[in-house]
Amino acid sequence: MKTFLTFGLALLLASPAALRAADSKPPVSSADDAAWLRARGTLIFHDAFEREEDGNLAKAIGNGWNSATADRVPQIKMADLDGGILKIASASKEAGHSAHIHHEAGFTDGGAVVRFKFPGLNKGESLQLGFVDRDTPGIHAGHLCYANLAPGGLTLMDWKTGVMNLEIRQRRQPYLDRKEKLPADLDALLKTKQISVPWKQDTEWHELVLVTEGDEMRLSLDGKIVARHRSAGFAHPMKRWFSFLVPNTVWIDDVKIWKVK
Ligand SMILES: [Ca+2]
Repeated sequence: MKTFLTFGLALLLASPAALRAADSKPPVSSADDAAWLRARGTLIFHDAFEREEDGNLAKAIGNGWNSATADRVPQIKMADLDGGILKIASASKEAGHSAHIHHEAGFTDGGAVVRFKFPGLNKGESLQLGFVDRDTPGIHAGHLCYANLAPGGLTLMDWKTGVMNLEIRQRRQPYLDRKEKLPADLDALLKTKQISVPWKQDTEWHELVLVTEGDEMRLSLDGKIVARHRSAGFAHPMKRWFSFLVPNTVWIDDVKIWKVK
């Protein structure tokens, strides 16, 4: 509180010129992470999907996108570029995995701005998106951290120091296999790694912003922060890939990736 008051007082006392000299970039409301990315970040990737896909395989989407699951089911089209929209329809059952579509990112602090909608073609449509680093050992498949948008709620998850940490995963898996309750200490630890908030899912277009800044991850929808959580894994120094994990259907109109640091 004292720090906050001192900081507030310093702001009140500082002249506008002094404030400009201290930071030549425009002030940013902490309530709008898209503005934070534009003001403090560099745009390192943009895709509006204004083209046709090239077949069904891993690189069919083009522009540097890759799919970790497409080649498992080469006869099925999981990514359709149609009218400037990436329409994802995962063959999760046939491929044995949700569609995993990813692109190079490469930042410590930064994030992605995504225009998306659930088309309402399937029950239980959901979208998981976040960051992966397969070059760091000790993390299953390099899964670092994700936001999940599902009918049951919005969830922010630190998987690096949570369920995808290899030691934790090894300890947890037998309980999952036996469908048993986790030991209390493990359950309590994993609960600190994520946060869930309710939301009302619909079939409209929305702008989503997912950022990490230090050990905090924040999710905004349509210009407002709707979930934020702090956990050690969010501070991972290299968000190497930006990834979508889609269990059935979702449409993506536009993706921007910004690097702040
Ligand atoms: Ca588009």
